[in-house]
Amino acid sequence: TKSLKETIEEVIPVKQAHLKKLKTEYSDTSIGDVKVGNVIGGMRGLRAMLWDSSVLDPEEGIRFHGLSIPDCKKALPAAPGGKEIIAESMLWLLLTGQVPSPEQTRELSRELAQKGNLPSSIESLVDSLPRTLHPMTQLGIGVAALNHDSSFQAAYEKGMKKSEYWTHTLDDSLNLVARLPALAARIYRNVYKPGAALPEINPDLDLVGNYTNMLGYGDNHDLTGIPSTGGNASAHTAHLVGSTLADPYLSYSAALFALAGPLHGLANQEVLRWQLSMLKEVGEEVSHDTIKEYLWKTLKSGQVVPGYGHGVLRNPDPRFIALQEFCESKPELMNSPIIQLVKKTYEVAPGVLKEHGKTKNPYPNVDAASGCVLYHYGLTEFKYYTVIFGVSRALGCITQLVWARALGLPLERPKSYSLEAIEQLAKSG
Ligand code: NMX
Ligand code: MLT
Repeated sequence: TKSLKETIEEVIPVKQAHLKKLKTEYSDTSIGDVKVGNVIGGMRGLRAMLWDSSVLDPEEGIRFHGLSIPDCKKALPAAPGGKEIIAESMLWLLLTGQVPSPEQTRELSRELAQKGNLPSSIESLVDSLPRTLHPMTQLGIGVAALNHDSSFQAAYEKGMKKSEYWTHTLDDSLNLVARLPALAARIYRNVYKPGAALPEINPDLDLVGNYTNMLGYGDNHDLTGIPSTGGNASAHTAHLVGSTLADPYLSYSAALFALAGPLHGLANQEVLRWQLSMLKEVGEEVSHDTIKEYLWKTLKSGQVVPGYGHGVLRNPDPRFIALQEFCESKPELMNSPIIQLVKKTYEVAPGVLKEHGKTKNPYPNVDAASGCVLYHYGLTEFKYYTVIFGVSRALGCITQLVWARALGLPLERPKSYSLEAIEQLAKSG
């Protein structure tokens, strides 16, 4: 059976030829207009980014190399003893466009476990951070500092050829993914369980199994996430920073700081805070009308309803639906008051948001449910939730970094204009 690197090596010439064809045949062909609304509207709708591993359709949601989330669940090897997709098989699919065999997936798990220990200098750095520093800030600092051992940076200093960029990017990226569980678990231990013993990486466990085990939840694949697509703020940040040839550690650290914003990944922490205060105020036996009132109170106070709305999607996020189905498959989850409240909120919130009339998408995104599942499993420290999101999101971001270097993509540099210049441009048509 072929290794991950051998598989990527085979796919690269095909993709390079495709890019060359696009360059020579279509470089001057327009694939959309740039409207003033795009420029002043956060670049929404602009077709301006090459991201090969996944595409987000406004109605249908995300597809990874053509596979929807339900397709992935059918096609990709599952975690040992469970039904959930094993992270390594998703990583393989994202990097190669191919579905790995169970043996290839296991081999990748072994490789990641082998590479998973943190250098002692990083352990000391993370241990020196104040417990009160937000866990996401700690994660970003730790990931950036891992570039101490960057293979890309060392090779660049020695003068590597452009054709070798991708191999070093792959080495760094796999090291980063491998070390994220130990780093994120150490932050959890330091902030919430100081002094507690931290389990060693177990070479027989897969990436998520090791992460949940180090967090103190045993080998539990119910606490996993689903990676993302290209244009969102964190993935875009990784792509932009990577285009300067900053190594994968620096690029992903920057992405984590984008994920730490409340309109983005921090929303899963905010959802839980919001749902818990709703639960406190309205109690468990709550009617739809009472939830409606609570939603209006949030909106009238000028706040957004966390976990609802999306920059691209115009339907319920399939990742939210997948989490709902997951909850429905577990009776103990369906008995949880917080999960019941998430479900009831979903029955009411789209109607209220439509009536409110501002958001283009009144439906839930992935964050509307992810934190509540973690809460039910006893992981109640909600400032930590975005860290879990950040660990799973790495799969999507580092994949594109490898491909950007394999395809030789250039430095990103959009043209900016002042208000006056935009008006002039608009007037002159
Ligand atoms: N509650 C109240 N108002 C909203 C909401 C919401 N959930 N979503 C959008 N709006 C408002 C938005 O603030 C904007 O108002 P204004 O014109 O006063 O600036 C208006 O509706 C139009 O926004 P949209 O074009 O629908 O949304 P946009 O693409 O700008 O933003 C989000 C997308 C996700 C940032 C936005 O829907 C939001 O703030 N949602 C709540 C936070 C959240 O759940 N974020 C997590 C996203 C998922 N993730 O992991 O990144
Ligand atoms: C994400 O996964 O990052 C969110 O769904 C936001 C987005 O895609 O814009």
